[in-house]
Amino acid sequence: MNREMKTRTIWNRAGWICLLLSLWTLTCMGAETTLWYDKPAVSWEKEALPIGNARLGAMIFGGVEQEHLQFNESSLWIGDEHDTGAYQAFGDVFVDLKGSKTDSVTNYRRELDLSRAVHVITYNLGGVNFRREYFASHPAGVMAFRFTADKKGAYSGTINLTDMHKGKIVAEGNRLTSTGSLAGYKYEEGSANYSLALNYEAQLLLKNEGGTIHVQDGKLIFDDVNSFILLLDAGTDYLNQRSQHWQGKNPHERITQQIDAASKISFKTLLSEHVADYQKLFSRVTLQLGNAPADNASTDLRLVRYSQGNRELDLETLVFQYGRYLMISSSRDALPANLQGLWNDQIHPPWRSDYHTDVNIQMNYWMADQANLSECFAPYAVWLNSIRGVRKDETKSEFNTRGWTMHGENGVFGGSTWQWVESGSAWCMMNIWDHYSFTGDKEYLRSLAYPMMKEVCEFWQDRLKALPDGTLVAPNGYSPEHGPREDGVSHDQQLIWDVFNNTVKAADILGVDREFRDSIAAQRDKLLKPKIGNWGQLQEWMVDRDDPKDDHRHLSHLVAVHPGSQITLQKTPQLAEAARVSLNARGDVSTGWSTAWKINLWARLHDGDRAYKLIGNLLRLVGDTRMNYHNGGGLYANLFDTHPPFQIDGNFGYTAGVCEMLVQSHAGEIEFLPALPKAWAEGKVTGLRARGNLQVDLEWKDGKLVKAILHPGQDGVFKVRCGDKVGELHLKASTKTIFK
Ligand code: FUC
Repeated sequence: MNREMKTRTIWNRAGWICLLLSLWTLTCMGAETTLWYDKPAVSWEKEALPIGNARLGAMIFGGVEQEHLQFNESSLWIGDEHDTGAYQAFGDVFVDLKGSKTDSVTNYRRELDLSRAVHVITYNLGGVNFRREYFASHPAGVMAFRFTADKKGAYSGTINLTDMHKGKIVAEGNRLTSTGSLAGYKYEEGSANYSLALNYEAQLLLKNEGGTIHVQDGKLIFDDVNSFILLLDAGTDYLNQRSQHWQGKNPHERITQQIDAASKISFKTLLSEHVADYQKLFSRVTLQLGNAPADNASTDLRLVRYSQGNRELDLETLVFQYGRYLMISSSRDALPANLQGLWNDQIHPPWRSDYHTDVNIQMNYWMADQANLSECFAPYAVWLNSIRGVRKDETKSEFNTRGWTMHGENGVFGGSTWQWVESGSAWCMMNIWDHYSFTGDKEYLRSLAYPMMKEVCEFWQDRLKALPDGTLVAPNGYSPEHGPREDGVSHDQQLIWDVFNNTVKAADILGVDREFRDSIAAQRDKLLKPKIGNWGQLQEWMVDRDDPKDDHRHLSHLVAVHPGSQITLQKTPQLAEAARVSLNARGDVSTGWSTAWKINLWARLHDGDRAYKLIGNLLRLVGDTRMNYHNGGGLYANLFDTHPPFQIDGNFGYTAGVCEMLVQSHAGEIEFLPALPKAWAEGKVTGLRARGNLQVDLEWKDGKLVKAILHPGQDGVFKVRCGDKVGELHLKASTKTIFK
């Protein structure tokens, strides 16, 4: 071989290697932001994939012969001011494609790209490449589904709209409309009719390119079309105002207008506006754990391998970002994310798919500010504010107090059922205060947060009872969902301390209500305090009778450790040690949400490896959907967290847990890498938020911080810590400070 030929061969080889390497990198890229599968979904709960614009949502099956789009709208609720009612599934769109045979398809792939919030399905059938692209647009207020193929006239079939509440379906032109009322629907058979019944409507518009379409038997028929787009919108006349009896305008006009407006915009523009809007939120946080090549297998296979002990770090990142995706998709400007976020296919969903106040709604929102999605918090505060009047009335008639609280189950009209969870409203106020701590938004504090916090304090001012020595206890409380009703339960005590403590701070910041502020400060200091029991545990009850074998899923007496801040390693080390003893006793196996809480708790106790062990339990592939209160927690193939059944708090709680492992800010200082597990020896995160209106980027190697970059939103003095290294930084708004 002469010299020139030899060089060419080497170049060729190098060229090939480069090309292969870049192809490989390209295919691996996105493994931490893409879910994908090589077959259509069969199970709604375990396999279908969610899209949503916070008000509208759909679960997508991706079938070849029949596409099934099950959809929701967040205000479709039954119930009234006296009964929680339940969140309702809306309906389905079925697209039957003539001549499609699942068995004859090759290269099938359905994927959800979290970096753009776009769901894509591709396959080849008889030499033709088919492609579907779906998304839920927040700016346009509609969901869009496009079907294309690389051969003209490739689509013929039928489109069918169904309605879960037997409404009227009308097919006209290129539009299907369902309308109806929820009158007569009840969550529990045999109970009295609700005094409210919302009216609803859904519209589906078909836009075809080529071919013909016509209406037949209430369906849309399309023949030989080149491509088509479906636009879907739905709504109700729900209004979050008690003074208007919870009902406003019929949604018909708004839906018609939004669908018509969207139909005039090109798909390309609709898509690019959607992606730009979504990325404004999603792109704020990037996370990279380790530098091992991502597993390029389908998501279900990755989860199987992970469950077998191959702890792929990119899957941990993917599930972290999935929590952020689900938050953006289910909570922006409509109602808050419920037990299933926004996605529900039943009219009798598990636990009413409602707002549970003994841990679940609170857990949903732990991550919103930490993971840089502050906007997503707003619906929660707005909802609480809207039901406060109803809650006050019922609280007054039950307890004869000022202020308000709730039962365990809650709906959108203020109705509340099941057991009273007296400290539930105080726990919600912890979220409400935290949102201010993260954002520093004084207008929010003044107009929305403080008035609610004050009322919850008033409830406890009137309700607390003095023991003979003057110690104040909550009477007749309980530790959810656990033990008898009795006085001085730790969970209640800790939450009352928290709401009093935060309200004192809020009154100081706003410079209001001096007398009231002083009275709750004094009462806070007289509250029965956390106690250490005879086996070194943090007592769950006033009486020292905790059972070391008790592995109940609720961790209610540890609320002061997380999400609260009454007990910290820095300020109350002995109580923190007692909390560690209690948490150990509760064990590592439980429901999805309980596992997620344990990750957060171990992170607060600075045990990164233990938190990481719990992450292993949470990212466990589960196949069972039957109710399990003890040991069934994990993920389904679609990465929905499961109790079981599916419950979204575990997804959000996991994302919060990862944040807590990397940055903490609850103890009056900002701590970097407080609970870094050995497995995450190397990594990078950008865009996490800390209390004090601050953004934090971190880079670490060999388990040690390389640098932290702080981006404050306002001027301030911050104490920062990383391990033993402590500093005090004077930061100026909109500047960048590096801490090493
Ligand atoms: C609480 C929990 C249950 C379940 C339900 C929705 O009652 O105790 O485990 O998560 O909420």
